[in-house]
Parts: sequence; structure tokens; C-alpha cells
Amino acid sequence: MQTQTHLPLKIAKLVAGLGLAAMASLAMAQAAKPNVVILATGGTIAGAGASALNSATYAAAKVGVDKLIAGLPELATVANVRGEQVFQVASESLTNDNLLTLAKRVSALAKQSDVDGIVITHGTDTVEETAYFLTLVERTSKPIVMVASMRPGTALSADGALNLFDAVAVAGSKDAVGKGVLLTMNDTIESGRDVSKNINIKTNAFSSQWGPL
Ligand code: DAS
Repeated sequence: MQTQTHLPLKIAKLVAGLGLAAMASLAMAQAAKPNVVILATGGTIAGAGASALNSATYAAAKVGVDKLIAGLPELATVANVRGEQVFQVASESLTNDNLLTLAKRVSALAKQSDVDGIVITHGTDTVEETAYFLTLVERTSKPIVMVASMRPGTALSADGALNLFDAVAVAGSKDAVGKGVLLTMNDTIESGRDVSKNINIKTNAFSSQWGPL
């Protein structure tokens, strides 16, 4: 026969059961989403300035990758995301050693079964060179998506957040498998092999003679 003293225990068991069910459904939801690693190297996409009205005066490579991810909770709707700060520099300062370090980290991650795609945040000044270099040396069909921005996150109409969201969505997409190194900027996906920076004052700075993919 049940007594009232058993009721709290019953409720506790029920709550524990619901908790486990919630944890199980959370785990299933996470398993359904691709795992994307963001390798951060600096650039304007990690830049910060004193005035929202001045998008041209700022310091590049100031905001860490964890802060970039925390500032964009929408990323969790398209992928399970984690970040690694590989460097924190303006891309004109990247050295050949830096490029080798980055390429080795990309290769190592691409071999991991728990990584579906890789995003690399980068400065715009040399992102086309890095994208071309990675095109030559990486041997994986997993998406490798470069991303940059023309305005720091502190500026009005900053373009980094959307570019980063697009990069993560592309890196986690099965449609991007086997497409080589890519660059997402300004609502477009470009081939990392062919893309160039063609203007330095607009958010549509990157294009290739073949057009976007
Ligand atoms: N100096 C640039 C760089 O880091 C800024 C940019 O990202 O546009 O490449």
C-alpha cells in the first residue's frame, strides 16, 4: 500500500526519468547536427574599434574565438561548434611557418571522425593566398571554409557575424563535401583556388573570374 511518505520519492523518480529523456533527446539533436571546428587566426573578423560609426579605424585580431562563438548563438542551430585560437594576428603578418602550422592542424582535424567540417577565420589581406595554399596541400573531401570580414564587429553593418554563420553552415553541409577549399563572404560561396580581393572598401570585396559557386 502506498503511503504519503513515498510520494516525494515517486516524483523524484519521475523527474529523474524526464531528465534522462531530455538528456537523451538533447544528445540525439546534437548527434543529428554536424560537428564543425572553427580555427581562428585573427584579422578584421576578430577586430574591434572605438566607434560604431567608423568602420575603417580599428585594431584587427582583438577578439578571441570563444567570444566570437559566444556572440553568435545562432551557430548552434546549424552545427555543434567549437573553436581553437591558432593565431591572433592581422593576416599581412602571417609567416610561412604560420601557414604550415595551420595546414597541419587542418589535416589533423580532417582525419578525426568526430569532425565534419572546418572553418578558418582570417584577415582579408592574405586570405586568398592562404586559401590557395590550403587548396594545394590539403587532401580531404571534408569542407574547409575560409571566412573573413571587411568591417570589425564593433562597426554598424558589421559583416563578420553573417559571414561566420554562413561559413559554419557551409562547412557542415553535405553539399560542400569534395568541393575543395571555399570562402564565404557577402552571401556568396567562392572557390578558394580562384578567389581574389578586388576592392578594399566594400563588403563585396571578393570575387573570381568564374563567379561564385
Ligand atoms: N589587415 C587586415 C588583415 O588582417 C584586415 C582585414 O582582415 O581586412 O588581413
